[in-house]
This record gives sequence, structure tokens and C-alpha cells, in this order.
Amino acid sequence: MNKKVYLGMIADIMHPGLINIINEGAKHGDLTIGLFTDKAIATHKRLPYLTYEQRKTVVEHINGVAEVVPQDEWSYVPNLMKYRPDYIIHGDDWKEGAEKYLRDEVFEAMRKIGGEVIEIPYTQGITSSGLASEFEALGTTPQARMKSLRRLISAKPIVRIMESHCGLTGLIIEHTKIQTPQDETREFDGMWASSLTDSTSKGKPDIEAVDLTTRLHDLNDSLEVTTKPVIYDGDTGGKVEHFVFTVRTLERLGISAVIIEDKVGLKQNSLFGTDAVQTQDTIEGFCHKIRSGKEAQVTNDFMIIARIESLIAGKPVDDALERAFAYVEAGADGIMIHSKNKDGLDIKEFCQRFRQKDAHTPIVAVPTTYSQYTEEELAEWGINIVIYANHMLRSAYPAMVKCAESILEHHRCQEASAEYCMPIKEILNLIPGTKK
Ligand code: SPV
Ligand code: MG
Repeated sequence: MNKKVYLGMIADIMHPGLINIINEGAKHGDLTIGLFTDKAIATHKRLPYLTYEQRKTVVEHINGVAEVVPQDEWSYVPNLMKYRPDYIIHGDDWKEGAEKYLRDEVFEAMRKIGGEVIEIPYTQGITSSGLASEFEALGTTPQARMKSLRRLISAKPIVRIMESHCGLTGLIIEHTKIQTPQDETREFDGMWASSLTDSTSKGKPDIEAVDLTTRLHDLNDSLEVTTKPVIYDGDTGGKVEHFVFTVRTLERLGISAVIIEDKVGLKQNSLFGTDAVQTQDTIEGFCHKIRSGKEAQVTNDFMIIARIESLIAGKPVDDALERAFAYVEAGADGIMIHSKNKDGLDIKEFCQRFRQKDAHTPIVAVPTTYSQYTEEELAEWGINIVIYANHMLRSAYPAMVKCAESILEHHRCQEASAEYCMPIKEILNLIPGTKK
């Protein structure tokens, strides 16, 4: 019987280095490719450009590949224990740095099953991550961007969304990354086009006074310089007759989802809670809006998420649940439950009771007031998307005010520059292409 060889790969962008390792692996026996699933990748890197099925189609047609199996964890160990290969093959680039612990685990697992680790010299001059950043620089298409939110929801325990209100905040969300000791690259998954920050950055109140055309004009600045998905804050969605046009416009631009709230009349920001008049729509009225929106959309990828304002309006969790089930029945692709309570217990109760009856419909939460909970805790309650709804603007504004006050106080900008400003050199180099 032929020996069994295992090779784990993501195989998003094929290049000669990967073909080289496949050829080397096949020399030792029947080569099984452990193809990383979106779920395995999502906690460590950005999702690949191609879906699992697309990557599988490519890989299974490469000479020397006997079989393709899913690798559902970042660690190789579960699959090694399951398939018990005689050999695992890997590039020798994992001897140092963040992947070293993966290598140690693999040696230990192969020792247990009586197999061997083959390390081959890494192909110089070309890497998947190098190609991926070149790919990223090329940008995206509306369709690829739109689809990516659904992929992220199914791949990740919780999808992390940050508010963006201009091209610069878009860039921050696109590129800010931290590396954890567990070799995990943590970054934001996408952007929230907030009505509050879109209005505030124009010096206008958050009462649907800034019209759709104006907001989309500004959103285009973020779309120009990013590839990540966008969730659009659609306020009340306006009149049903208008909402159907909004859906198509957002879809055409490659926005992944619109969230509309079940309020009628003059919309006031939810965080006023019962200090403002918050009139909720009837269940029938809002279901009609959802249904009309779903009928209007062209693709299967776009999502209409129903936002429930019961807790904001001082009503009980029971009211929110009754609405949630009705909205899902009407076709909503997700539920956003909002509250301004500080303890978050109403949200937790809602999620747990909702999940008893509905295991799959994505739940979105905006923990502006109950910010003490970590993403892991929110995911535990059953939440799929967390939105940090206003943090880019709220962090920038106090810094700008301090800078302005400092100049007034000192009659010059030396102190302000030193304390509140980034160095000139940094701003000149911030945007690629500034210097020709
Ligand atoms: C927004 O960001 O505009 C929202 C969330 O709708 S909240 O401000 O909490 O209502
Ligand atoms: Mg809003």
C-alpha cells in the first residue's frame, strides 16, 4: 500500500511555491491536501478571496493531488489524528516566529502516530501573503464585497464591525491589525455606515435630515479605499415606496446589508431612550416594509436586517421577542436588538430566549452602553455581529478640541503639535502615492 502524505494549505492564490511543495509531497506517496476552511482561517487571517468550494476545485485538479479533505482548525493536530498519515510535508519557514508552536505540535502528533515530518526549503521570492497584499491593493468588486459578510458570519464566532464615516476611517478599519502571541491576526471585519456619525460629522442632528444621496456620496470615499464589507444604517428605511429604491441602490454599490429600525415618525437617536419620543411601527407595518425590501432585491447575497427598538422604547423583552419572530417570518435576514441599559442583561435575556427557538438567524448587537462585555461573551449569548457604532468619531473629536484649545491658549501651535498631533512626516507618508 502506498504511503499517505498530508499537506495543509489555504490555496487561495496558486503560485510556483505551492506547486513545488505538492510535487515534493507526491514523491513520498498518495498526497492528501488538508484544505483550510473559512472557519479555520477566519480567526487567524483575512478570509481568502476564493470560497472553499472554489479553492477545492482548483486544488483537486492539480497533478499529484490524490485527495482533498477539509482542515477545519488552524492546528494540524485534529486532522493528523484523524487521517494518521505516514508523512506530513511543510515548508521550513515555520521553524522561527509565530508558527513555531504549530510546528512543535505537529512533531508531537506525528511522534504519537509513528509518522514523520518532512520539511522542505521554502521557495524564495514568492509568498502567498505577499501576493495577497498585492491583490488587496487591486481592490475588489461590488459583488465580492457584498458576499463577504455572509461568508464571515458563517466562518467566525462573531463578526467585528467598526463605524466609518470617511475615507480615512475606512483606511484605518481596512489596515489596522494586531498580532497575538497565538499567531492570530486580529483586525476589523467590516464597516458600519452609522447615521449618527454620518450626520454628526456634517454638524447635523441624527434625525434622517441627511438624505440617502448625500450619505452614499460620502460612503463612496470609504468604498474607494477599502475591500471589507459595509453594513448600512438605514434608519427607519423611510416610506416603503422609497425603501425599495434604497435596497436596490445599496445592492448595486456592493453594500452587504442594510439595518432598518422599527420606528415611525421623526426618528431620534436610540441612545436618548425614553427621554425622546420613540414611536414604534406596528408589527404588520414593519413586516410589510421588510417584505417589500426583500422582494425588491436582485441578488441572494444582500441582507435586510430588522432592528428592534422595544427595549429602547421601555418595553419588555417579550415585546422584542414577539417582533423578532414576526420579522424573521417576514423575511428579515438578521435581527438587531438594541438597548441603552448599562448592564446588558436585557440583551442577554433576549438573545438566549431567541436562540431557544431560532438557532441560525444572525443577531446583531451594538454594545455602546454595555461595553464591559467582551466579544467572546457576546458570542456566547448567541450574538453573531458586534458593531462599535461611533468610536472612530468619538475618539477623534476630543483630540481635535484639545488641539484647538491649546493653540488658543498658547498663541502658537508648538504645544499642540507636540501633544496632540502626528508628525508631519507621518501624515505625508500616510496615504500611499502622496509623494511622486
Ligand atoms: C448609529 O450608529 O447611528 C446607530 C446606533 O443607529 S445608535 O446610535 O446606538 O442608535
Ligand atoms: Mg443610526
